[in-house]
Amino acid sequence: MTVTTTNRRRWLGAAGASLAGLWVSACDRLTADPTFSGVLRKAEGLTMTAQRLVTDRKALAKEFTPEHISTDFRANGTRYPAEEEYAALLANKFSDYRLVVDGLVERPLQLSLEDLRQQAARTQITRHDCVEGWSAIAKWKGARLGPLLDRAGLKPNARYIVFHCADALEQTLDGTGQYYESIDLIDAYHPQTILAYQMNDAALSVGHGAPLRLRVERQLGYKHAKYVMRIEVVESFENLGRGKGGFWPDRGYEWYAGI
Ligand SMILES: Nc1nc2c(c(=O)[nH]1)N[C@H]1C(S)=C(S)[C@@H](COP(=O)(O)O)O[C@H]1N2
Ligand SMILES: [Mo]
Repeated sequence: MTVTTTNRRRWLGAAGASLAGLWVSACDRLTADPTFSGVLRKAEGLTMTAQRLVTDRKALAKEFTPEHISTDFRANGTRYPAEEEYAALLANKFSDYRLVVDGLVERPLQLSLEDLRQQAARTQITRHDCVEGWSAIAKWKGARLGPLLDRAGLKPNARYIVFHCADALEQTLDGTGQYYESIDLIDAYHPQTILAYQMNDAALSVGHGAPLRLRVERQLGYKHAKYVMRIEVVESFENLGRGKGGFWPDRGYEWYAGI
């Protein structure tokens, strides 16, 4: 009630009407006033735009058929993490790998690749679009992120899902060169958002992010974190990297890279 009154008063003000105390009884006349109706229509338009934005974000990315799969999907950014920890995992064919899920969750998890393969999975043939101007199509299979987060149980203040990677793409003294990315809960629960362990029916190669990489199909390539070691659920980006929610966002790219 209070909100409605406040909004109405604001619209009245915007419509340039001077009617202190008169607004209820003057309602009919106001609606007839073309300026006032225009303001109302604008507010309605805003709601519709917001609605459309949310609906649009839930839409599926286009999926392709096998004959569209690219024969030359390049590896970009880090192609072979130099870190010792990663080398040790690779040497044992990732049998010691455990994906950590922690932060604002009720039940922190540590999942082996076998555990991840047991999770609800999705397979999709999609196009990857890199901001540098190239695209490629591949078939991805992986664990759906939504059900995995439900297994961990999000705490009420959970807002973003952060992916911590094994590689430092830039050497900095303060560690802010470590690759990481983050997405909001709309993308986290999008049906095509998966933690991929297979590409084109084979185990993910080192170049493409072994043993696990994110596919977040409604966004540009740099959001698709490779070499994911840890998923952290947070309320804000404050204590991550340089505070913008991702390695490239920290360096001036958009945090939300929708396509
Ligand atoms: N950990 C990590 N993830 C990363 C990158 C990276 O350098 N390190 N590069 C990003 C960029 S810019 C792109 S286009 C894609 C490339 O994925 P691909 O190597 O499978 O082609 O991974 C993204 N994820
Ligand atoms: Mo990219």
